[in-house]
Amino acid sequence: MRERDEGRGMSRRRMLGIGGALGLMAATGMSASAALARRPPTTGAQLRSAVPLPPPFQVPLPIPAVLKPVSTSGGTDRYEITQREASAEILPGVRTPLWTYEGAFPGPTIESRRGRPVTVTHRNELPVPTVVHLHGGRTPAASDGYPTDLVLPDGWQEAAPHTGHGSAQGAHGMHDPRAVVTKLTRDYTFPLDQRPALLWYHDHRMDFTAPAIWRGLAGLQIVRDDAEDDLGLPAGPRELPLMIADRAFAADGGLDYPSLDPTLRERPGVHEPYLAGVLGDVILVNGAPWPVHEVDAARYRLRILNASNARHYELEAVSDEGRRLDLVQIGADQGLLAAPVTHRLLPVAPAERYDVIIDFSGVPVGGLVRMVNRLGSGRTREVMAFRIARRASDGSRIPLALSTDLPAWRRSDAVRVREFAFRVGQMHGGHGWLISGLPFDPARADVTTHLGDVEIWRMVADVHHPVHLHLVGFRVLSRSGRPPLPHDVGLKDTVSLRPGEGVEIITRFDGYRGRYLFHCHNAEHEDMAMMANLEII
Ligand SMILES: [Cu+2]
Repeated sequence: MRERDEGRGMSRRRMLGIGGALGLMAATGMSASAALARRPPTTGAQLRSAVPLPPPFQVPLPIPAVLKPVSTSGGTDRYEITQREASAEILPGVRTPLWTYEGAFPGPTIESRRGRPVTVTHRNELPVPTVVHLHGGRTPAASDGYPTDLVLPDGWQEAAPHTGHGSAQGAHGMHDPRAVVTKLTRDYTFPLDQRPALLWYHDHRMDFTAPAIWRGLAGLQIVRDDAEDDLGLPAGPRELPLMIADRAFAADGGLDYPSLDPTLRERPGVHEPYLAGVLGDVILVNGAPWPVHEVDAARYRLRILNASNARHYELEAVSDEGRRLDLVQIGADQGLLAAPVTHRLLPVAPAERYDVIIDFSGVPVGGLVRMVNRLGSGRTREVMAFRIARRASDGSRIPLALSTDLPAWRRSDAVRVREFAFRVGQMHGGHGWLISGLPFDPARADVTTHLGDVEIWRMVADVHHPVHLHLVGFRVLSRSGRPPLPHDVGLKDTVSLRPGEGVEIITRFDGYRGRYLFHCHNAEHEDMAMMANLEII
């Protein structure tokens, strides 16, 4: 670990950067209840774009293309994705270089069916190693995208040993004998034996996940089944995937990001003011700035993903008459709820997904419904808008019973209770983002559990930490001793720990044995060591 920390170079100045971001909570030992009372709207620092930004609601909402399989024979859908550099016109009149899946940001959407295996051959033509993780996937460990299971680009030269940046070792000489490194390509196999849900695939490379996602390495995968198709929910053009992500733009039109090493080859990390998280001043939906979408005066199914590195949202839909439209939640990270839950305000933490129905039928033709982020300010308060274009018939419905297969684990089912603290802390002489006082180490067994065991996890946080478990879905049992919030309903794989809060979750570790992860999905925290191993034996 020492090499890692020296490479990370956590200096006194950077430590103060974290302290500032925390409002000096860690330094002053502020109590959890005091932190909760003074809860900041978000955790991180915002970049300012150096190019003129377009007015909102001018750019049409793009819908990511659905990827065509190269083969569907033998009961498996096979896909090929090339990871490569490309440029796109994100801001009107501005070319922005990106790192992409198949030349597009977001990457192409993979449409899949429950229980029908998908194999994706990823080919890495980017200048650095990559790793693909299917977030929310119930995936065998070999295809889960462990951060050291690198796909090396052609001609990747391992740096000289004294710098400690061996490719198979992750950064900082962190030797991982269990890493499975491949050259140029890798086949990822997803059995998709899981509830229908909106999943997303993104880069998960050791120490460099945050800048890789920021540059464009994120795409959607949707799992469906017949039962869900039969519910009569809004479908076809009335089902909209919405990948929300903030970015900032440099003077040359490129994405701005405060990397210590902009080549992303050797030194990980970000400059001091951004240690708590990188926020952009441009809100993109499906890769377009503050887009607008023409809709019928009818119900729509919005499949919302917060793909931002660190930004939290509290979404509300407001008509130009000032009326707030209901957001009727039908699904969570891991698929359909048992019954719909109506929200006026919907908090969405990084990596969370919310499946909601919105009904535009009461809005006059020509009217505008804005999706607003109550946690934003100025330009970041706007997200996107819907323009009601026409009256239309609507045969869709929202059944009162959506699903009957949600796990109903009881506290008494749990064979053990574990406790974790997600906090800033000492990391061998500097400060990092730690889980129970420890920085990530691939070689350390943090959690070892048996396949089939039910466990309760109690997690506490200093600032915002959206915690994600690989492989399994879980249910939220409580928040700081109180019942869960209305949007904690259903089966989740990411839960938002808010400043000073303690959250209890319950899950059953089933599916596959092997080495998995849990981590904070503030991508900057993740890159600064807030990950741990989850070994299922
Ligand atoms: Cu975090």
